[in-house]
Amino acid sequence: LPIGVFDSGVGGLTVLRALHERLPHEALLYLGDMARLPYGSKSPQTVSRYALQAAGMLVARGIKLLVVACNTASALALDDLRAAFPQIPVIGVLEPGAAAACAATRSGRIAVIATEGTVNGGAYTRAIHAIRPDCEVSAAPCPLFVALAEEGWHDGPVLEAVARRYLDPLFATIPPDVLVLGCTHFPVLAATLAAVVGPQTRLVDSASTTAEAVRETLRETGLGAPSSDTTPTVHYLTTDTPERFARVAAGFLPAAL
Ligand code: DGN
Repeated sequence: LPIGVFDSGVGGLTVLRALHERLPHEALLYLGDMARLPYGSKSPQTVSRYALQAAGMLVARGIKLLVVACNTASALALDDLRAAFPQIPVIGVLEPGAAAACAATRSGRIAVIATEGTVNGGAYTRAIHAIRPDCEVSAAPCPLFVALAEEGWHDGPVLEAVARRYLDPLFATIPPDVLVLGCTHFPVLAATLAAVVGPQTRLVDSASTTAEAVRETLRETGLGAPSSDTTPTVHYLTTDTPERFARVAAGFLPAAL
């Protein structure tokens, strides 16, 4: 059976790519809930309902493990998903993102950028403090980044201007040494964001640490695919038109996927 992966749109493809790189023998089934994007500005109840329905579509097709490749859904719906699908492991991206930030910081000052839903609930601050209570965490919602990422505006003056407007306040006093890209759409904007924040701040995201968490869970549960599976499939589902999904997804994935 494949590993199921879902996001509100194409952002989760940054996680899918890390999964494919680290677990090349695993079949993957991706769902982009494009009909209902963005999750980031919806209420916790709505995000939870959408996440349960999206995950339900993957579970109905048969998956052995679920990756919630959306920070908003990981922040607001992980417990509901685990309760609804007790038969499979459910892994979110938020704790792996927090772990990556804690491993990267030297000064203990961490800034998080994410959607409104993720920032408002304080989930990243809690997850970071669970690992490193001494860290100072600041967080800012950056909803326009999701639209720019989906639109394919991954660099250029518009993204730069938006980035300065969102990021300058986080860097106004003592700058953090780590910036967490706490939304799975943001890694495609990383080059421009890195240029805006400067070389003294490291950018981290949850893609590779989530893939590691999945690898560890597969090992512990014995659910991993045999390494003789050399051409595993990657399949895509979307709740809106496949044409739009394919067009937007092209900006997030290497041609081989
Ligand atoms: N990619 C999602 C996340 O990581 O939070 C959010 C995108 C959205 O729905 N706004």
